[in-house]
Amino acid sequence: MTESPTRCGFVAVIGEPNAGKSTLVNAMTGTKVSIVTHKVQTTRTRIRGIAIEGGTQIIFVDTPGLFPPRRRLDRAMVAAAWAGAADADIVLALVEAHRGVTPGVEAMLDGLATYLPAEKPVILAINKIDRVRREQLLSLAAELNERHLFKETFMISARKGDGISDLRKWLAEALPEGPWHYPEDQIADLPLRLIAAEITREKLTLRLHQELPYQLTVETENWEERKDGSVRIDQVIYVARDGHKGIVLGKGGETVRQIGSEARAEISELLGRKVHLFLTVKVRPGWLDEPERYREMGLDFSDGG
Ligand SMILES: Nc1nc2c(ncn2[C@@H]2O[C@H](COP(=O)(O)OP(=O)(O)OP(=O)(O)O)[C@@H](O)[C@H]2O)c(=O)[nH]1
Ligand SMILES: [Mg+2]
Repeated sequence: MTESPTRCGFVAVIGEPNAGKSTLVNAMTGTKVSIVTHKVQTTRTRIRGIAIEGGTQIIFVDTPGLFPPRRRLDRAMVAAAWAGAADADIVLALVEAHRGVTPGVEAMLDGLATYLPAEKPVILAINKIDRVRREQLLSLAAELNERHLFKETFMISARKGDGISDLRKWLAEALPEGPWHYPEDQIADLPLRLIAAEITREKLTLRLHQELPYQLTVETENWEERKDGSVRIDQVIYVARDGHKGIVLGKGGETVRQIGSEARAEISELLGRKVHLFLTVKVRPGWLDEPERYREMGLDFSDGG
């Protein structure tokens, strides 16, 4: 440890669905702590990814995207995102370079003023700079800074890694002095059974079309360490309708078998051990209104009410 005092704090990453929040948190921690898909509303709850920069432990809080909520689950997700921002030492607002000031970005700017105390430090990161020309970036940065008093502006590509280390260094200096919250080698704060369920949900989201991924949830029901060093994991995929079950299973169970095999490979890599993954699909028309499902996801049921 160096002689200078240690620093530690929380950085909440907020932004529209698909802005690249989870990609950024993964890039910052150097590991996949949060699932990523090309679809909106992938992240459902707050996920902590931990990075170390010099003497600072930076705890990134990945949040669900900000969007106009319709269902109970949507409302609970958006509430979780703003709660993450309110609790953080620094809020990092992520905007997509090529999309500019969308109505969703406008809503986020309004939210910054409404939901956060005026003294909360908020920084702007314009992401996906690999998709636009430089002139476009500068005018977007200027426009956004006219609308909100950001402490600092960064231009990054979370996917390619551009600007990531400058951003991490800046955050490391800006966080308050204090002891580290987590052991040095910890990279995420999420139970393994939840991470394993998220990995399966990522594979489902990537493979299933349209609304279906939004109508299902995955839970790890059983986790059994075996004598030979392997792990047996049983997960349930809750779907809202009979028809959905058939789609998830696929012809002769082919779809769920593929998904299971992809998820198993990734969970096994994460754990560094052999994994036996068993998936069951259950029809549960009311799961979107069951408090227990929200608890399992780490969401507050009453936020959706
Ligand atoms: N071109 C480009 N694509 C990116 C970049 N960062 C993220 N993406 C892509 O954007 C998509 C969404 O990324 P996510 O990290 O899942 O976005 P998110 O903000 O967490 O989305 P939600 O959890 O749904 O709110 C994925 O296909 C990423 O690969 C980037 O810097 N450049
Ligand atoms: Mg996400």
